[in-house]
Amino acid sequence: MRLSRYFLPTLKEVPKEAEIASHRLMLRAGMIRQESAGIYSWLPLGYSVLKKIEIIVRREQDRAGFVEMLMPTIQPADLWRFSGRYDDYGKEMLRIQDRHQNEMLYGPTNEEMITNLFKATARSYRDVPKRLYHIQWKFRDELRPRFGVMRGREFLMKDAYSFDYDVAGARRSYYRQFIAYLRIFSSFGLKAIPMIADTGPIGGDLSHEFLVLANTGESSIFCDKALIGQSIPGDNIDYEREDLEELAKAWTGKYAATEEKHDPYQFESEVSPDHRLTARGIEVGHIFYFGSKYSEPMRAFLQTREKGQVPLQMGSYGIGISRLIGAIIEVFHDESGIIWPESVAPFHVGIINLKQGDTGVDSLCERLYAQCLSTGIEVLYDDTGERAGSKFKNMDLIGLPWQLIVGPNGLSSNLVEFKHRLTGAIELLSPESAINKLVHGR
Ligand code: 5CA
Repeated sequence: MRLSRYFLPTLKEVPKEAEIASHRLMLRAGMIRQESAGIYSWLPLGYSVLKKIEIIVRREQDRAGFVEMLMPTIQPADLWRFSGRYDDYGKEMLRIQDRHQNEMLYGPTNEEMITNLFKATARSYRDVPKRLYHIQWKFRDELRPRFGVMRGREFLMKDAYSFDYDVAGARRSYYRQFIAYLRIFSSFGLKAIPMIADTGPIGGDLSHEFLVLANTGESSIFCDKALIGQSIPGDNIDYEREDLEELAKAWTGKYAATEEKHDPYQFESEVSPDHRLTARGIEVGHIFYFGSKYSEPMRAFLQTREKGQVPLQMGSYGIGISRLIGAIIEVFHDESGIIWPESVAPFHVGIINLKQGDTGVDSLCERLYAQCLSTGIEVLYDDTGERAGSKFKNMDLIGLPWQLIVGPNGLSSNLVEFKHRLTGAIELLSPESAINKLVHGR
């Protein structure tokens, strides 16, 4: 992509309304624009990160045995009356009327819809287990939308749902997601710690929140420090055969709780003083096992020979896809801007042309740009007429992992600067070896 054709409205001023680094940086780097409180347009740079995150989440959901689908954002109110949650949900729910005076709502979550959808097909134990997910926009009319995409009103969520015959099956589905979540967050370079959590309006009695440590996080957390260094299940994980609940004990066996579930007495008796961690965290995911909370009132039953009709055993599993971007930036930034982990970087390399209009520099930049495109390296080429200083600042701000800096000085000796955004280290390389480094392990 050529910067001259891209849409990257970066800001030089620090936006006053933004209180935390990720919000400031997302606005300054031209990733999002607020349209009204807690509602954002995703500009090309932000949207591209959002899509990268989706790809990783999808890959790991598929691998864990969940199947993708898509449900609508607008739901009929009657579905929620059926489960009994219509009144409970209160002012957070955006209620709408269509032209026929039908009561509708913008979905804050999809338990009702999927239960209703699934029960139409489920008859016997042979129809389960089934595990489904979708990635869809949600709306919650939060009392205090703040911190940009961290607590939005409209936000993108991956929500998954499992249907099982009995409690043992439902627990297996639950721990599939438990392990998948560990893998997903670590793909972004994040250490997300699963913690015993409150179930709030979703309900149920087994639940974990996944929290990323960050001083700006909204949740207080208490845990054993050993959880931070725990190694994550690798690509060879076998979701069908391994005992995932057993595997999860490396996490569930150590103390970790959010404020609502924290028990100071247990914390002090189970965790030695030098291992006690009290910190703040960002909730990036939340998983629930709630048994028959929805299937019972919504009459989603299976016919069995021994017990007659039994309600489906269910769980639901959410990840805040848009919030994740905020969490990643909170963890990966410095005073100059964002530092993207390679897995979600909007482009892998930025080419900076230090003397636009100079025939030699222009033609080398064009050659590098063409080579990136032909070797599949995602590239943003700053071909604008801006001053060098402002090009450097902008490129650091948007945080691409690598920069290729091309100017008249290096040109005479056939050298370009190859800069690593994370460390700031600069190597002088021939254009060929720079491309080579980008293609084969950097
Ligand atoms: N139905 C369940 C699981 S599918 C559910 O809705 N869970 S939740 O309420 O915990 O939301 C799931 C995830 O969405 C949260 O862990 C959080 O990462 C994200 N999330 C929730 N509210 C917001 C919000 N206002 N802004 C951005 N992300 C949010």
